[in-house]
Formats: sequence, structure tokens, C-alpha cells
Amino acid sequence: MIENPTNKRCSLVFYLCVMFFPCVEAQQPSNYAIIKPGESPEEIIHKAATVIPSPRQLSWQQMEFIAFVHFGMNTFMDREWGQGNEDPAVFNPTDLDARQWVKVIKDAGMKMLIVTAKHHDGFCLWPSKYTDHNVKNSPWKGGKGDVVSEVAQACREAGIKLGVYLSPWDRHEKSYGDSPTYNEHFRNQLRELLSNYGDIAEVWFDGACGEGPNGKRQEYDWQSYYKVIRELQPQAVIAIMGPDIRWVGTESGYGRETEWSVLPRVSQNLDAIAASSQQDPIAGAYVPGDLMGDDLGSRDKIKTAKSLVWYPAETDVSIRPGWFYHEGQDDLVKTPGKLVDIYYSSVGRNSVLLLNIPPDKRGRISGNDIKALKGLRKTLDQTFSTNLTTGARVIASNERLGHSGASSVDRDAKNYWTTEDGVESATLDIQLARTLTFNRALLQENITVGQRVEAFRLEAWTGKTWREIARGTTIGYKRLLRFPSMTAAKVRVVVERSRTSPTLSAFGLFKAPPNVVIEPYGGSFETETRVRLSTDTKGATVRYTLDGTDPTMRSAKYSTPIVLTRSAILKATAVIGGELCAEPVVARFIRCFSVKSAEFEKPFSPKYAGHGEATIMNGKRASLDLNDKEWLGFLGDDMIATVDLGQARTVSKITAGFLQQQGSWIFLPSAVTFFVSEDKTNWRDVGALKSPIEQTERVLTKDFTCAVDKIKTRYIRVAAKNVGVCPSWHPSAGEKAWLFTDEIFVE
Ligand code: FUL
Repeated sequence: MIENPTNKRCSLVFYLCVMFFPCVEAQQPSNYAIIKPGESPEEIIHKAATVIPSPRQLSWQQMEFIAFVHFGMNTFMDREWGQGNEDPAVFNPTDLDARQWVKVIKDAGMKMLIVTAKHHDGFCLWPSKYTDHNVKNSPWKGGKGDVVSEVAQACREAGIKLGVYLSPWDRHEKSYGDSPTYNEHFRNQLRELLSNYGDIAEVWFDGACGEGPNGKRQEYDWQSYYKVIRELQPQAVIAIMGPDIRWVGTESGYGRETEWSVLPRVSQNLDAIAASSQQDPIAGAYVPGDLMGDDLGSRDKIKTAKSLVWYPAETDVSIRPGWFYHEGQDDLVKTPGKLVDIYYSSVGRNSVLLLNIPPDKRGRISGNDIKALKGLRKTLDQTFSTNLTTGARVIASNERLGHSGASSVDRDAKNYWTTEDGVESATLDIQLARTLTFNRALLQENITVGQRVEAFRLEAWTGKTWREIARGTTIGYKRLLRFPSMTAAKVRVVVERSRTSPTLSAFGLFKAPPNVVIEPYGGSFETETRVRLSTDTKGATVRYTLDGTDPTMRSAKYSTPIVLTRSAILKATAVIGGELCAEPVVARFIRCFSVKSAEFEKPFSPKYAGHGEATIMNGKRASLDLNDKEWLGFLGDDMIATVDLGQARTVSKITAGFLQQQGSWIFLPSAVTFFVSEDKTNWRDVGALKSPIEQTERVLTKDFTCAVDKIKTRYIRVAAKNVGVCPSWHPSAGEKAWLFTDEIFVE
């Protein structure tokens, strides 16, 4: 069932539950703390506030924005997870250019590139001595190529750090499942990667763990893998299935509003910890099992902890629905607006953003992805290049000697404001150089002394009173806040609660470029619809197009509501001082017949009932979120919908939309058949589309469209075939499968 999906993250969580931590010298301050028996909740909270990142964790956090590059056999097989039996002859990029990858990544402001040296299919992008399943047996460069080496070289030249993804799960390797032999094989591969390609800044172990080619499951010897990494690349952080960096808990790109980097580390072996206190307390320890929970590090979570650890979050998300490149997703690249939103919700919420940009079959990052990244960069530069606190004067309600309030706006990360011992709430009054307009704020704690702030608010002086403009809980390494434009000469940061003396190493105010709002934001209409455009910025005008092209200075200027009488892709942007200054916002409008009523032969599930029958005829498309109220779900049954247009119409196109999210047991229909009828009794089959169900991690929405030759009809029936049960390769094989539909359009 969807409420209890069996997916790879479950195995990730399981392994995190049992994984061990490497030995660390017990010194204070450190990136862990032991709670001694009898310590009060108060003492524990103070202790948590002094746990600090290790030097490698700190350098990693300071990178803020890093790139994932999924490239390999799957790129050529058009899949997300290979089987391991793919022919190396298939791997043949025609124009691989690692320098292009690095340039795109650097231009976007990312500081590291993590390449999938080996994914679950076992194919190695470097000529590994330990397997034949690698580039040397591919036609690419006559078998003389080495992708990892080209990437390493390009990164070195550009000053970009290099990370490697090495999948422990290997569906090709024969020894997989014969635990000691495969563990040695895996360590050998690690040694190759960590010895021959210069400095490695991150090793990324994914949590997926399935059966190997021999049907056996592997017991990973994580400790021995970590040992190899610490020995060969001590500066590298080990992420996800590792002790340094944790998975944020979602692949959506949206981290938690409250994100603590200090978490309880529950021990399985308390006696051992007590006995070895301050020496080698780590063996037998594990981090919380539920990394997907809403709360990992609040007072409530840590008050009963036996030890605490600095374990910061990394937010991994792909710029496309899939991790690997698929031509069919060229139009599904996230928009700059969406990427900006993700940036605020990851980097801006005390996490590092790991954004995946998959090169195509040529071995190059494709145009749509580059365009989206440029749009993201442009908005970030427009927003953050001018810090409006320049020249501000700061008065703190309390400050420690050498750590004045002014340190928070001096642009020197080493200087920071903090309070005297025992002062855990305080205010900073910031007098700006003049009256200014801003709609974004940045706050940074000095995490080299710990993460402390639990609640804060931001106020602006209206001339008469202080008005609250934003509030938040945790700050951590970085917190970004968005709020409606505010004009003021004085602002105030109020730290309401902190675990010990609060710190601020940076405070900034910014003005983001104008945002264009389209109302309604797309949808369908029968004869005409009126669309209003507006911007949140005084003095800005709006230019737009209706054919899907990006607006230019020559495009139509918006003045009165646009009357649409045909389908359109509306793109609008704002202009100030004769310059286009915002990324275009896009909305799709479809002209279609209104459906008067809809009925289903088999009922939809009450669990995913959307707005009832109306869901498929309200003109509103659903998002990729299965909980979106625009979805109707059918469990195990086909979706057979009959819609009534109210009167006979001349129809040329019928479209039905569906969701694929196999991890949640939602499959596309295996076939969709379209029928028409004038009397609802005699039906004529006007077309059918088949869609083979393939194993994939890809989450997407897909429209099944049937073009017909101007048929006059009043009733239309769409019969979508549910796969019935989850196929044999699915972790929940045999369980009832879901079919999700959002809309039927008749044009
Ligand atoms: C997952 C893998 O199964 C996906 O294919 C992808 O590599 C993602 C980043 O990690 O666990």
C-alpha cells in the first residue's frame, strides 16, 4: 500500500540503524559528545550546543551547492536501474566532454562534482582491474577511455572538488552475496578510485541493497570500507551510508524548516560506551533509524540521548524526474523558478544542496538543463549580489567582549556576535545606511562553536512600531527567509530561544527580482478565458508570449487581462528600466469541451478520491505528489470513465493523464482505449495506446492522447488498464497496484 511503501530508502534506513562509526579521539569540543549518567536535561541541551563539525564536515558544509552527475550504462539503456547483464558495447558516448560538465556546474555556482563511478548495474566508468564490466570493454575511445579520469582532470583544471558515487549494490558482480569475497572486491574498487584520481572530497554510498546475480544478499562490511577511505583520503566525507553526512530524508529537494545538525546517537552497547568513555566510545553506536521523520534533533529528541553527534543533512534531488538522462524528459527539466524554490528550501534550511544534472547519450549536459541552471544562477545573483546591510550600524542587547553585534554584518565569517554566558535570548537592532526595500534575509550561526538557535524572528521598524516580517526556528550554517517586500530603515533580529549563548556570523538583507504572477495559473477552458498578470514590484512592467517561447523586449506588453480563445503556453517576465529582469513564469492553457458529467464503471478508492468524479473534469492538472487532491486512485481495478459533453461535439483529440510512481505502487496503465458514442449504448472504438510497463524509479505524469478525425460525439469512454498487481521484479510483487488519473480533456 502507498502508506507503507517498500522502497530503497527503507533499506537505507535499516543500514543506518546498524552501521558503526569510526573511532574518533575523544576531545572537547568535538563532533560527538557522551552524556554521562545523571546529567540533567539542561546539561544535555548545553552539551548539544557545543558539538561541532569535524574539519571535513565543515569544509563540506561551506560548499553549500554541489552537483551530482548520473552517467553510465543507464544513460544508453534509457533506464534508471540496470540489471547488470547489459552489453558494454552499448556504452558509447559520441562526444563526451567532461570539461563541458564542469563548466556548466561551475557557472551555476556549484563547488563539487560527484560522479556515479559505478551504479547498481555494476558497470564501471573507469578501467577497473577487478572486473571486465567497465569502459575498457566498450567501443568508447576504442576501450582506452576513462570517464573518472577525464572528470577528475576537468575538475582539477577548474578548481572544482571531486566526489565519487560507488554503489555497494552490484547486480553484475558474481561474488556479490558471497560476503567476504565481495567486500574485498568492493574495497579494491574503492582503493582504485581513491588512489588514482587525486583528491576526493566526498564518497557517496547509496542505501539500495538487493540481491546479486546469484540471488544472494550481501552483508556489507561498512567499517572496512570506511577504513580504506580514512586511510587514502582522510579529508573526504562519507555520505548517506556513512558517518559524516546524512540523507535529508526526501528526494524532493525540500529540507525541513527545523533542521538540526546535532542528533542523538543511540548506542546498542551502553556498557561499552560507559567503560570506554572519552576514549573509544563509538563502537556499537548508531544514529536514529528514522531519517525521514519531521523532528530529528529537538530538545525532546535529545533529552534521553546517551550520546550526540554532528550529522548534517544533504539534500539530493535531480533537475529532471529521473536520475539518469532520458530524451523523453527533455521537457520535464525543472524550471529556474522551481530550482530557486529548492535552493531556498535546502541551502536556506541548513543543508547542502546536491543537484543532479545527467549528461545525455552524447556525453554532454543538454541545452534545457543548462538553460534552467543559468536561470537559477541569474536569480541567485540578482538577489544575493547586493547585501543591503552594508554600512549598517548594529546595537546588541547583550554582547560578549570581542564579539560585538557589528560582527554579524562585517562580511568576515570568522568574526561573530555572541552573548555573555547565561544569556540565551537577545536582540540585534540594525540601523540600515538608509531606508531600503528588501524581501529576503540571510542568517548564519558560527557553527564552528556549535548549532544553538532554536527560535528567532525578524522585525522591521514602521516608524511607529516593530512589525514582525518573518520567523524561524533553527538557523545552523545558513538560513534564508522569504517575505513580502518591506521598506524600512531599521530591522531587528530577536533570538527568542537558544541552547546556550546564540551566535550570528552573518546577517544580510536582499531584494529578489520581481516575481510575475499568472492568474489563473493555467488549466482548461471551453470558449475563452481571461488571464491576469501582475508583479510584486513597483515600476516593473510585464512582457509575455503565448507560443511557449521566452519573452523578449519585443514581446507583447501586458496592460489589460489577456483573453485566450485557443490553447496556449503563456510565458511572462518582468521588465525594469528597459531590461528583462526575472526568469519567465510558465502556465499552460488548454481549450477543450467542458465535460458535464463523468461516471466510473469501477469505483475509485476512498483513500485517493480527489474531489470525486469532478476531479477528472475540473480542468486542473495534478502535480507529482500522490497526495495532490487532483488525483483519483484505483486499486487493482481498471479506470473506465464515461464522460458526457452535454451535446454532440466535433472532437479531434482525447487526452487522459496518469501518474507513475512505482516506489509507491503506482503504475501507468498498460493500455488505454478510447471509445465514442452518440447514445451511450452503442460504442465505437476510436483508438488504443499500449504502454509496456518497465521497472523504473522515474516519477512522472504522462498524457495518453488519441487523435481522431473530427468525429461528432456526445459521450466518450476512456478505458485504462491497471497492471493489476505489482510485477514480479517489484519489491511488493503480487500486491494490488494503483492506477492514478487526474484529467480527461476533449478537444
Ligand atoms: C538511489 C539510487 O537507487 C538511485 O538510482 C540514485 O542513484 C539515487 C541518488 O540514489 O538510492
